[in-house]
This record gives sequence, structure tokens and C-alpha cells, in this order.
Amino acid sequence: MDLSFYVITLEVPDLKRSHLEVAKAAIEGGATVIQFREKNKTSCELIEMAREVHKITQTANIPLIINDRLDVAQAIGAEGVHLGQKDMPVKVARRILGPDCIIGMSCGNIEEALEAVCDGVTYIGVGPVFPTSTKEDAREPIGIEGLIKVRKRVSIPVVAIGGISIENIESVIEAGADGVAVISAVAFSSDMKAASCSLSKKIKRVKEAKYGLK
Ligand code: TZP
Ligand code: MG
Repeated sequence: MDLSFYVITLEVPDLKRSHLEVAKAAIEGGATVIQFREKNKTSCELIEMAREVHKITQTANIPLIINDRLDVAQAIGAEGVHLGQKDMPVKVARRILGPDCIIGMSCGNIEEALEAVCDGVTYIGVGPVFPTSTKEDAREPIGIEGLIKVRKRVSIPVVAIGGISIENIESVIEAGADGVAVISAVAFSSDMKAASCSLSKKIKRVKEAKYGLK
């Protein structure tokens, strides 16, 4: 599983952008995983929308992760779920979803990260690293130093999130993040595919320089 360029979908009505359009452009631009994140729709609507997004992630052969909603993930056969600190406990989710399902968890400090690892998550989302206005109830940014501290203590994949853009993405990879999750850097950009392309190329370039990967 390649978590390096993790794009989270957002509907942007002002720009007439749907989850599907964001996901499509992100995939065309090199996203390696898509998270469907929607907090204001009925279950019926969520299932319908997530199913459409799943069709294109399946064609692209990349995982689809559903934010918060295990039931929606199960209903459409998504590859994973992403849970927050106040969502269903990871152990319960793991019992329901089984050993092969991807389970991610948002963590903002070392304690949360260690607990998530103990509980059997597949990866942790660490942040917000930088200030973000996309998540209303986001906690204080932990900065690159906070990210490095968590990175040093866990050996499972770390996906950095929060305020990541083309300007600061290099510092996040240099800090040891396996992947980078973005919302606004794609969904609010003037050209979503071009923005995704630039981000994914930069991730590859910095990783190759750091780890010597091809
Ligand atoms: N969790 C922590 S920060 C954040 C989430 C969902 C929002 C990330 O959005 P952006 O626009 O990439 O800062
Ligand atoms: Mg959540």
C-alpha cells in the first residue's frame, strides 16, 4: 500500500466541485490513496457518493478510505476507514472489519500515536502539522518538531496532515512522514489535476533524494 500522496475529498460548491470530481483529478495527478470525507449528508447520499468514488479508485487500483463511517465503508466494500480520537474505538472497528481492512487514526501527540499502534491501526494521520482552516475543530498545530517526535516513536506508516502545500511539503517528507494528506492544496486549487501532479512529483523527488528510492 502506497500512502505517499493521500488526497481527501471535499465538496466545494462555490467552485462547483463534487467529491467525485476532486477524486478524479487527484487520481489523474498521481494520488496513491483517496479518502472520502463528508460530514453533512444522509447515509443514503453517502453510500451513493462513496460508491461512485470507489468505482474510479478501483479502476486506478488505489485504496479508498472512508472517513468516520464504518457502516458506509462496509456497505460499499471500501478498503479502509479513517477514525478520529472521538470516533469508534480502533479495537472495536478492527473486530468488525477484520484483519485485512486498512484502519487509520488521527493522532496529535505521542500518547495518542502509541495507543493507536497498540490498538492495531494500519497507519496514523499526524497533525495538524501546520495551521489549517479546512477543519473547523482542528487542534493547535504540532509543527515539524511535533511530527518528528511522533515519527521517531512509531514504526507503522505516518501520514502528515494539516496545512500542507507545495511550499512546505518537502519539510514534511524530510521529517520522516511516509505520506502527505491534503485537502485544500487540491480541492481549492485553480487546476486540481495540475496541483496534484506538482505535489505528487515533489513527494517522489524528495523521497528519492532522501531514501534513494526509484
Ligand atoms: N485533520 C487534521 S487537519 C485536517 C484534518 C482533516 C484538515 C486538512 O486540510 P488541509 O486543507 O490540507 O489543511
Ligand atoms: Mg472523524
